[in-house]
Amino acid sequence: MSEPLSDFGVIGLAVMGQNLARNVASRDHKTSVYNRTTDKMTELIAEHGSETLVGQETLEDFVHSLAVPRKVMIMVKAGKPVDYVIADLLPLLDEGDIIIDGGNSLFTDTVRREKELSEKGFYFFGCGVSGGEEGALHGPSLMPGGSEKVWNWLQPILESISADDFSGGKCVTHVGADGAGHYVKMVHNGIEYAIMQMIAESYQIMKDGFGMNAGEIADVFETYNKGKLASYLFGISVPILSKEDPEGDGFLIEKVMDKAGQKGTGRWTAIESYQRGGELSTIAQAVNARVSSSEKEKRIEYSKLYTPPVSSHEKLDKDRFVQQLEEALYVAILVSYAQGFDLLEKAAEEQNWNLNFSEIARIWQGGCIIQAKILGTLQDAFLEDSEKPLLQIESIQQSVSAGWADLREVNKIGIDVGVPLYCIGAALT
Ligand code: NBP
Repeated sequence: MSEPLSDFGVIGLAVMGQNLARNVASRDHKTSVYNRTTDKMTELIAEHGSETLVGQETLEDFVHSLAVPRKVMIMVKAGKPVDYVIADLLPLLDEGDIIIDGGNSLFTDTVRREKELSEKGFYFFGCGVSGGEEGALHGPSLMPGGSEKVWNWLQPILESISADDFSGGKCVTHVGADGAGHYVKMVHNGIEYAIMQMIAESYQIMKDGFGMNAGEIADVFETYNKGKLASYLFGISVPILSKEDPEGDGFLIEKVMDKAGQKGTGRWTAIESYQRGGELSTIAQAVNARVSSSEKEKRIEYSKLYTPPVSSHEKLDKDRFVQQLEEALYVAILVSYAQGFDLLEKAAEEQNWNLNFSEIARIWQGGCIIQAKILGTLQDAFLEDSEKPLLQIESIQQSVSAGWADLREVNKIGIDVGVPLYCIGAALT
């Protein structure tokens, strides 16, 4: 008797593809995997191969191992590699087969690919996947875009592998047509840039302004993580900051080179806001901060020419500041989300996508990097009024008004102690 065919296929077995394939296979969906460099496939199968996770050495064998309509997820480096893989796949597929691009593709590429493939009789889905390698393995947040008909076919598999939201639903929804899923993923990453920068600014102001060490700052973040700022990003900051240097004195974070890079999705989000004419200052400033941080040699030269102000932390009440900072961060993060959703609204209008903001806030509640308690508040706010921009919805307006004075105060202290607050400052502005 011949082997049963696979329900799903994954091409590209770096960290994301490997873990996503293992996730699908663990939900009782037989999954075939293929990688350009065969070693990665054989290593994966040697370690995790099973009745439901099977490797194929050639693309032909991979395609023939799949049940029709074939569902093939591409998890390779975004850009040209996706086009190369599609070009190799098409002669082997049949009309009606489905290609899903799960990488961080630029949405304009997804729109182009969807059009080109549908003209040839194939289906193409652009699916944002968030959660890094852990999320891919245990339950990511998925942001799929493509035709409604294909969504109905993909829904059971995508729901089975995605994370849970706050109410036990699944962190996946049909985001919209063609590039909508990748667009929402791009904005998600832009918001992630802004929140990470705000966390970095909070660290710096507590360190430079109040003389706190990384362990004390970790304790503050731990407290924040039990309140309204509870989130994956504050959560992971605690062990990162409290890790002591195994090879010397003090905390490891203080020995890490202060030079950040970027992979592009934050930059794309900022560029999108300029092109569509919508303000996105918190995200754009997060990109600026990374650029500035990467120019370390220049910063060192400037620091020799300009004397920083004298820190005045001794005159300030640390405990009070820590409370003010929590309120300030809450407002600043709300503003960043509001700017992200404003951009989504503009894009939806111009691209003719019917985006459901409450649903988007819901599918970001689990699995993804920006998962946070605040997303429950945003889901409720959009349910309260789906027509208004976030900052005009009454419940959000009340929260912003309540923390606004603290946001001003934190910015004033930042100026006084000489800590640049790119994002926390942009939120106030
Ligand atoms: P990478 O982005 O590092 O890509 C490596 C994979 O692409 C390998 O399987 C490699 O095959 C394959 N590949 C390349 Br490069 N060029 C190819 C070509 N011309 N033909 C066929 N395959 C080719 O992998 P990743 O970090 O797992 O990410 C995959 C996607 O998911 C990316 O779009 C990424 O932006 C996105 N993403 C990543 C994360 C994360 O945390 N890493 C999170 C969310 C989304 P080889 O082994 O033969 O070189």
